[in-house]
Amino acid sequence: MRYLTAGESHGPSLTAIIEGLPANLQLDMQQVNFELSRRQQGYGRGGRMRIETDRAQITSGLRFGRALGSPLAISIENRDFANWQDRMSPEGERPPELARVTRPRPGHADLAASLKYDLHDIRDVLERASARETAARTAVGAVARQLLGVFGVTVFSHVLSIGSVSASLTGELSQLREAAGKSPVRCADPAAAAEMMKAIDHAREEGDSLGGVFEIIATGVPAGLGSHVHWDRKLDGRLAAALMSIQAIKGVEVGGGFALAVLPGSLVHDEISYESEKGYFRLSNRAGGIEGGITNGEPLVVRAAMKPIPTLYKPLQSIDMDGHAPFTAMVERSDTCAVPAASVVAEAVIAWEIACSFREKFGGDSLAEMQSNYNSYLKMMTDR
Ligand code: EPS
Repeated sequence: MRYLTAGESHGPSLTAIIEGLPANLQLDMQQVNFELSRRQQGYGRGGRMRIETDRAQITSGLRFGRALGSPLAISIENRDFANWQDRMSPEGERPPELARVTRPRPGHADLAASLKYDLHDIRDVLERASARETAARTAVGAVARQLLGVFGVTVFSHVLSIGSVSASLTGELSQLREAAGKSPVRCADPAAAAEMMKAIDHAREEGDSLGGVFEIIATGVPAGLGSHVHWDRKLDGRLAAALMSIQAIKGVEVGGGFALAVLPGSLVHDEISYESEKGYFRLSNRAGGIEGGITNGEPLVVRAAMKPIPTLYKPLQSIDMDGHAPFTAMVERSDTCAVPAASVVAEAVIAWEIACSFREKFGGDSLAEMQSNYNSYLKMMTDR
């Protein structure tokens, strides 16, 4: 499977095209819209989210809710476009009085991409570099999730830290999922969540922004997705790339991640056990469900670190590209913290990668063919 997205933040709409879905997969658009609304929530977002109520519209590939096996085209309208038509119209002449954005913001794609693409209005860059694009990826992930749902795979996330406030967590995965779902910062530890919100309020007052760390967990993933045989087929590599491609993500861990580097091997590797009903299983899951680039049947656990959003009310020094004068820029509108939203996007990209590895392993042009391949594989595994 593959997908493309298109769309500028204040342009008419976002578009995604997915290719390679099995025919006859039933898609519930309410579920897609539910994921879009989850991405829009979270304590710390700015004014834009009051303008947008993201809704996915399917324009191809679906008939009466059933996938045709043809490309699925998804469109999400940018309601804010109504306020930006004069500056973002795809057609017509550029108004002569329209000012160019010439002051690149540190931490954004502004300067590097303006130079690289020979663009003289930074708006030509920032509109596409914006994290608005993640709405399209969330819709794509919501489709992937429905394919995974057929095979009993679930993907969820929770926030581990925002700024210097960290959660202390205990309990089952299902409790973690439920508690995170109820929290405005998507953190399963209510005491830490309250502190995180205070930290966000404080950062907002200071004109500053906050990053954080979140974890994505997938359950029901069968052993045998991904491969050890070649670098670009290793599932951990693909998951890491998918997470790193999300705007503002600066670090990724699989399983125990960086913490494993300080431990002796005897405390790191997950011992193998066997029971006739369960088959093979691990006595711990520090590997995060992947060994040798292949899923091992344990829950898949990955984490990502998001840097603080670089659009600051508190200005940072930069250079005007018109005349090279130094300046310190103020911005008009931004999010203070988008870590909870990014965790929802991360679920989407992880769901997509797992769904892709399912398609590679079990193939099939129709869902029934894919299911039959899946079932015969599971049967083969239980005989081992
Ligand atoms: C973003 C800046 C803000 C965010 C936006 C990402 O938008 P605006 O500049 O219109 O206020 O709200 O996020 C979204 C629109 C979204 O849907 O997540 C940026 O510069 O990346």
